[in-house]
Amino acid sequence: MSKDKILADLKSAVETWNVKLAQDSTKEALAQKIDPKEIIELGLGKGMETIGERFDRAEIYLPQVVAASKTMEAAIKILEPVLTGGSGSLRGTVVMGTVEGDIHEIGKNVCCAMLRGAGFKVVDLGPDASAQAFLDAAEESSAKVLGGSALMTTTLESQRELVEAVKEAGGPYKCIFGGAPCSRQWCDEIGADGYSATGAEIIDLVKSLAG
Ligand code: B12
Repeated sequence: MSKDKILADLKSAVETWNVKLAQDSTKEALAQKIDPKEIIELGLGKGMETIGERFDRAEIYLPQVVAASKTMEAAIKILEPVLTGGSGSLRGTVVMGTVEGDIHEIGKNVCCAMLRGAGFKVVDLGPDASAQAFLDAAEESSAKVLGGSALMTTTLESQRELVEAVKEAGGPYKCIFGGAPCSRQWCDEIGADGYSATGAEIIDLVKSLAG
């Protein structure tokens, strides 16, 4: 099967919340040695983009979005062992979480998998993580970088709170942020240390800060 056809199937699997097609196509992509980054960014992620657009246009509703995200998660589960086959904690530790008040975690999970694949140890706080939870985990794991994901305009404020909590605690930590409504401009405004638009770019960003 051609690479384009596999990527198209991955996209369509998420768009039609077809878990079996997502799993089969992910396995096929791995068998064909397609880079897991491409599987996520050019296949599954493209399907999730369509889902977001259709949700925006009220063509589909929350249950379909949930079904699509479950489909994407099922495929990422298959990719995780491949992505995390790297060199463990050689490069240092990153604490990742979705910020307080926000339960979206697919993008954050993609970032965690990418970082693990690049050899970082990742402490994943899951969704709805408070600034205090980030600080506690950072202290416990001697992490240098804290990564907070926000998918809603309302929860961007929690990113600012995390920057402020880190400053107040006087810790040696660097804060990086991402998520659809987040931007470089926003990160500059709140005094964050870094921004990346995708899970692929997060690796170089963290390398530059944790190195
Ligand atoms: C899937 C989804 C859900 C799923 C989430 C499932 C899950 N387990 O995560 C469910 C159905 C649960 C959900 C719920 C809700 N959702 Co929703 N959801 C989405 C949707 C369609 C896609 C998000 C997604 O997963 N994208 C795919 C991933 C791969 O992309 P990503 O998250 O952007 O991540 C990439 C980059 O941003 C970056 N990145 C991400 N995090 C980080 C972190 C760091 C540190 C870095 C460097 C980079 C980085 O790398 C990632 C990989 O490349 C978006 C629409 C959209 N266009 O974004 C709406 C959307 C985010 N949801 C929205 C809303 C309103 C809600 C609800 C409030 C709905 C409701 N009425 O209940 C609730 C949230 C409740 C809460 N308290 O959080 C709105 C937010 C509006 C706004 N601007 O504030 C959106 C934009 C839809 C819309 N247009 O209305 N949602």
